[in-house]
Amino acid sequence: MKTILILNGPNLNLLGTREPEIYGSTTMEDVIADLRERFDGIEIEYFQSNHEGDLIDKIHEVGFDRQYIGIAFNAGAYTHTSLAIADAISAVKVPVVEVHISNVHAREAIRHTSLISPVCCGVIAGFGVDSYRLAVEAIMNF
Ligand code: CA2
Repeated sequence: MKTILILNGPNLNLLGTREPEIYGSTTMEDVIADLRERFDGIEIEYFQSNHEGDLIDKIHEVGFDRQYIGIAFNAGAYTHTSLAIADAISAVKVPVVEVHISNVHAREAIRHTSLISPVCCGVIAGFGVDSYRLAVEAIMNF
């Protein structure tokens, strides 16, 4: 079955349990369950890591596999710092959509810069956890 990978970076394992005023109170388990229910013709795979190298390994692992039609990637704070992750995205064939829960452009200046935007096919930010659904819709319409 065709597969979309939902890939989350550092601290996103805390979603729904801390800082609800910024990130809401829905957990990632809820988000994935909702996506699997909505999109039942497609496999929704989920991977989260707090480690830059593990995220890069996962991008390499799925990035040349024709079973995957896209990656919805919330790189967390690595968005603003990681040239290594940008290089990994740029090296693979599978399209990557950059995802953010918050509107990074309405926050601190350091969050206005993304090192991965230039190598992603699009960016979805500011719609709360619904940003993940919007990214999946975008991937399915490629
Ligand atoms: O808005 C987003 O999705 C971010 O990617 C989230 C990152 C932040 O560094 C980016 O600038 C924007 C932070 C993820 C931290 O996630 C938490 C979730 C709940 C509680 C604490 C942290």
